Amino acid sequence: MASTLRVYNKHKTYHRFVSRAGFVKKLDNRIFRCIMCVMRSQDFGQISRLSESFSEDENLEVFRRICFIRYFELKVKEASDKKLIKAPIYLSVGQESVAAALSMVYQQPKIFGQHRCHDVYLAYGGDPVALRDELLHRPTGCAGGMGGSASIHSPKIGMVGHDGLLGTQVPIAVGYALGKDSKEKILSIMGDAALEEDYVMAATAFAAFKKAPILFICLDNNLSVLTEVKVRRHWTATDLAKAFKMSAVEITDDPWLIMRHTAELQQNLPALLNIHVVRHLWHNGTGCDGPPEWDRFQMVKEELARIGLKEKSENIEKKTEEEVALIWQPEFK
Ligand SMILES: Cc1ncc(C[n+]2csc(CCOP(=O)(O)OP(=O)(O)O)c2C)c(N)n1
Repeated sequence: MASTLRVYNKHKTYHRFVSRAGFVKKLDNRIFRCIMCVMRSQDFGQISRLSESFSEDENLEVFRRICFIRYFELKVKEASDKKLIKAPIYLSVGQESVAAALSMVYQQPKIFGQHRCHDVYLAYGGDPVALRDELLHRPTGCAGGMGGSASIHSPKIGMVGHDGLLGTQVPIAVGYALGKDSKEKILSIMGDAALEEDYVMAATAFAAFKKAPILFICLDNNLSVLTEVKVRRHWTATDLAKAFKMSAVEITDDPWLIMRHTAELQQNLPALLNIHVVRHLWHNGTGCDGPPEWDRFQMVKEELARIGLKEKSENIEKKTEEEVALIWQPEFK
């Protein structure tokens, strides 16, 4: 598969097209944009054999986090289908690798997530029992049972719950970063629709101007509920970052790629990472619109097998599935 990578940083902007045969060509902006419209793919920006540059422990740990999120979310789906959860739910099935990879490299940030953020909470060490209880509307939930799926809040892990208005976590994150007592680095996560909000743009520009220590992540599933990016705008996340003179990279959701770019970007904050992800289930709820564009979970398993970690990763998957099942077992009696 051919791949395209777009990079912007202070010193250079480049768009690189790499054909299957390894032919590399620099692209101009207009051509790149046309390719972008059709080249949303599982290989976008991919670096071959990148997993081999990480240790076995890192590879297995990122996989364990992916598994935990996947199996936890499948239990949430089951609980919702069985009407144990009565409020709307926003599931992270399909995009687990992003939160898992970020948490490996971008450690202990203050977190400003969006409405779809069970994955971030779990990857950053949030108590899964407290998340379960939150979704079941119990006072023992991480937000006292008052937040629900879209507003996962946890002072314990420094995660601020979302208020439900698309993208508002971004200006709040910027305000927090610029507060006079703040010394923390910050993670601000939004979707590709949130990125279009005027206050998100203004806040991002201000963060760039003030050099606020924020890593902005855009989880780009190409959809605002059901409307595709190509009918909403003709610019990309990296166009925006470039206008604000902020480092940015656009890639697919390969966990190794995310770890590699995050490690680099965090040296020069603020920065923006636009990551192509796939929504396996509905925007809200548990239905699905058809086969997903790609299944990163499966691809990660195949990559681990390729580098000789098949047996170890299968054991991790089995153990993690059992661990999650135990958490939910009392609810399904
Ligand atoms: C200001 C505002 N406008 C519209 C909505 C309705 N709304 C909720 S989620 C959503 C789409 C979100 O898409 P995206 O940000 O890409 O995240 P995703 O759900 O795809 O992960 C919309 C339009 C809202 N909550 N707030």
